[in-house]
Amino acid sequence: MKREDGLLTKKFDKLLIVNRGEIAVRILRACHELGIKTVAVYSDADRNAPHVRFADEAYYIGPPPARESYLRVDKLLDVAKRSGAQAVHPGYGFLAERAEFAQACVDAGLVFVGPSAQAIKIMGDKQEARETVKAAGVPIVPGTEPGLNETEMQAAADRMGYPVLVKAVAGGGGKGMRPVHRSEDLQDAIAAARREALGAFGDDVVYLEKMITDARHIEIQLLADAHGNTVYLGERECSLQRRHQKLIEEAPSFVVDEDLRQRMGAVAVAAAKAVDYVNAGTIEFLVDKDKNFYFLEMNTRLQVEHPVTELVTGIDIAQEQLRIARGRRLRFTQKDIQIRGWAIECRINAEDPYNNYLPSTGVISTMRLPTGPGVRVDTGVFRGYEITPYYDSMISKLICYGETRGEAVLRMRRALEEYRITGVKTNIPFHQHMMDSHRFLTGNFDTKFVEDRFSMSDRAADQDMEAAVLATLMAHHQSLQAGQRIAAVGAGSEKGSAWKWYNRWERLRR
Ligand code: MV4
Repeated sequence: MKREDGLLTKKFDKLLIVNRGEIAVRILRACHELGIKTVAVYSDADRNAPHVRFADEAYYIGPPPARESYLRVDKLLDVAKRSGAQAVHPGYGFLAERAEFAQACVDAGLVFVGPSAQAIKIMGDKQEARETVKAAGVPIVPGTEPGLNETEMQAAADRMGYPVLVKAVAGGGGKGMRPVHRSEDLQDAIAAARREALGAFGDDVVYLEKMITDARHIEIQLLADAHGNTVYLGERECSLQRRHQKLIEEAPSFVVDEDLRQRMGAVAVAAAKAVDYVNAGTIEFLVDKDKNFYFLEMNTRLQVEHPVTELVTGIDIAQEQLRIARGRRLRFTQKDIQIRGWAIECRINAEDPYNNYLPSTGVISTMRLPTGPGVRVDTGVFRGYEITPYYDSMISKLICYGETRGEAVLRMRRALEEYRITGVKTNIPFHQHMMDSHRFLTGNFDTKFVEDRFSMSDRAADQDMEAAVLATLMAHHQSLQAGQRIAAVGAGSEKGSAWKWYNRWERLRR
């Protein structure tokens, strides 16, 4: 798969962003910094959205439903032509991982800011992705081939041992996925997974994987230029999810030490090279209790949670994407990349955490954003903007940085306290509750934590708070020992700094 098509990278000075919300704003900012002219698109629901105001030019593309606007390839390519944009950034969601769209851009003479259509296609097919990365030496979860019949699958599962997961080949986001704990339940689960997959993807082919229990979801961020250089920017811990929607991400991960980071990084680079990957991408892994890791899938796009990696590496991933698409070489090698400090991101969604996370719509009547040391807010809304049901409920990302995990948590608590939004309900109380949770503070969680063991209604008793403070102090101490920590410890010993901390915490609680 050599990159024969010279159009995959070329110098451009005008970019079309075919997205909306905070990610469109994020990309616009990178363009402004690099002196690239910008073109935005908007639906009726987004006439005065921030991404429209930030762009040099903006074009109307249709009614609010995405399939009539942000997903209309014909209209978007027409805007590219009319505006004279020479490149297209897809952001995340919408068309970002549609191979046909990437190809259509290239066919129209536009640079697609992302990987080749071929790489998107391979990584978008679970089975093809598994086979491709496995051949490159990447560990995958043990499982069957696709296309076995019911009897063959029964024999394979009985041999493999339970629990197993029935997965749809065309699946994604947990759709067409069924856990099976006992041999006698397998056939029903296969039938259910087939029905669901046929409905959702028009394809009922399933296969089996050994189920990895008590696993964490940890992903490796990659950057690859068009000259064969690929580097990893460390990991992100993404285990705090609900219904396959991430809620909190952090970098680095509590459970990844330098040795594991290097091994996961090397494997992630190998996976990307197996498809001649170019631009920013992410390899998702499941990491079990014994720190075995297994490839899950590759995200062939810029991700929502990229800022935590930017804060701990100092690398502007959105800018690098544009440089790579312009044909430049990476300006750093693996040994130049250092993880420093700790970053946590809370996704602020317009939804009601006290009412089963029901999406909330309406006009934002007040909005006061947190600022100050170590605080970054990426948002696509402002006071007076109307949250409609047409797009996803994430309205902003609150990202906090500290020298240690403990300091990042304290800043997050402070920033969540400063944050005011009225007019719509938000999940800010969920995040505040999580920042008080003993299990979060001690880093003792997995992908099941939010759904199975976290409740908005159990109020932390004072004693629990005491325990939580101590838990955090311990975590702080552990991170010092793990060498995550850098120079200045403030005035004095580690012990001294821990007590300084405890006092700050006590004051916060009053
Ligand atoms: C798994 C798994 C355990 N064992 N595969 C969920 C969505 C899809 N991307 C893969 N998923 C999982 N695959 C095996 N063999 C557990 C999950 C899973 C999960 C993975 C990452 C983050 C959150 C999750 C929540 C539930 C299940």
